[in-house]
Amino acid sequence: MRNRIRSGSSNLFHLIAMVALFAVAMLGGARAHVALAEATAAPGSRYVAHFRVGHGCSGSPTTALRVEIPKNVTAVVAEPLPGWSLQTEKSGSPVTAIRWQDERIDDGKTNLFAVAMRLPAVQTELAFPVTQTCQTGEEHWTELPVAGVKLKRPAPVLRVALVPASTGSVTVTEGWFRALPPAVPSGGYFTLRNGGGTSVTLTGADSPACGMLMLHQSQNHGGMNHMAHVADVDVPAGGTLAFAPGGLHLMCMAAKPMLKPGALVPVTLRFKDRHSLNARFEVRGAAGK
Ligand SMILES: [Cu+2]
Repeated sequence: MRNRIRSGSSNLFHLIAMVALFAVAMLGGARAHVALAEATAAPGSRYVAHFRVGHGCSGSPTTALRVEIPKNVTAVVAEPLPGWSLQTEKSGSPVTAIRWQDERIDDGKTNLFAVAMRLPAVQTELAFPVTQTCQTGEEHWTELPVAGVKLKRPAPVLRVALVPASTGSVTVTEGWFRALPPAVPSGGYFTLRNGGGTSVTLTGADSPACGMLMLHQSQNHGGMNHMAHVADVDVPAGGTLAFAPGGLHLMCMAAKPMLKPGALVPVTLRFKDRHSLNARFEVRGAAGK
């Protein structure tokens, strides 16, 4: 049975959507896949799935999106989007799928489709198979994860797991880069504070201002300075870690022109629990000012 829901607006949803759009803008780079904006959430929590559509079907605009809802989520509410009509498909009372249609997104434009839900109280992975209908053609993002296999059309997957929310408990402050001539890698420095009750592990970083951004550690052996690549860095619960000249730092290789003194550039820090954190780093001159 299909229930038609009238389009309307909700300030909360709009706020969430705007925050999510901002996050998407920070991450940059449109991806072909339909993916979840936040792919990890805590068991038993209220979660808003944002399905990010950044491309049509081989260039053709997207005209409908149908998302299948996993069996073990409850209290499913889809966000009405201006211009789109919304259908919920049900089997008895549980919602089995949500469909947005009657509008279009041009290829290359990003849009987010949101569905709020209550997650199961157990650690698990939930797949949301998506059918993307375009003016011409259709894409089926329905392949389920298989260990060690790179899928062509993966379904968006949410990991329901007990992990600290890095956006909530981990903060980045005083982020800055020392801009050096283009041939020389530029150091990035910041302070990472873990206010959560579990240790977190920083595994990498990236920035549109850098061709590559690496985790480095400066070491001094008998007066000789050298740097070593660091695979990951733990920040204990309640701990603070300073990335500073002469110690741990980010190394911005192949800096882009946007890395110039006075600029503010986005940096995404990635953590082992698959969370990431978007920060802005100030770009300073060679003297660090
Ligand atoms: Cu370095």
